[in-house]
Amino acid sequence: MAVSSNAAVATAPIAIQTDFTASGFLITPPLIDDSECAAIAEAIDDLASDRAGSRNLLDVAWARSLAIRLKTMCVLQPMLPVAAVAIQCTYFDKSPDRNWRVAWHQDLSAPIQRPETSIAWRCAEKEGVIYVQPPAEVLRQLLAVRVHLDPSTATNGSLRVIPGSHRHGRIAAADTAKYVSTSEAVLCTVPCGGALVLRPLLLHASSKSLDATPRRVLHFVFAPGAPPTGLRWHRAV
Ligand SMILES: O=C(O)CCC(=O)C(=O)O
Repeated sequence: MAVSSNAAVATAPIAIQTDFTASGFLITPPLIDDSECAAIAEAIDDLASDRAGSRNLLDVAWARSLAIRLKTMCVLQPMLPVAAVAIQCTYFDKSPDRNWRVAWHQDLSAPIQRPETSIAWRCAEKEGVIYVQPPAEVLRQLLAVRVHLDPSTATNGSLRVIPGSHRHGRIAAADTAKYVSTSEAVLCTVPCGGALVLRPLLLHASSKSLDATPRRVLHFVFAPGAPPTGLRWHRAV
């Protein structure tokens, strides 16, 4: 996790339609309008005052409704299997007051219901929910849809990705630096209401925000139906 920004960086123009299978990501035009973004941000503020967690937003009705709508959107349908379900929605609120950087990594965890028997997969508990690290054949079927409630720009901590890195399966931490130093990273700027769609196995990182504009994101994860081996996703919407 020590690697952060060795890769050369190009900026993705807004609404790029990459060859998703090859690149592992694309940026959509707005999927929801500015007023809905503002309404969602307000609803999240209300949750925060109730001390609701930010990782389990599928517990909330409006987030479940949005997940269901996302599944029907033409731009996302080619990447979602027919039986796709939303299994997680996390809220990221990056701003001058809540600022962070994330080193290059892949997303390896998914939330499941507490199993009755032991699990072969590595697991951990966060906010009362069990997260497993499934094998690459399961991870490569997951899809992250990051809906932006503000424009994400070159200076407010947008995600950078290494195109095509998801095709290498799970990348050992020791090999991450090699992929990053030999690739051109892409800075993913996204319009308000638009989404960055990516495979969780795509190497990604983000810098701290350098300016005063917030960068609020709803990060949905979709999976095809039930996980293997008799487990059940924590939420399946
Ligand atoms: O939103 C960010 O800045 C980082 C998010 C991230 O790294 C992740 O979703 O794994």
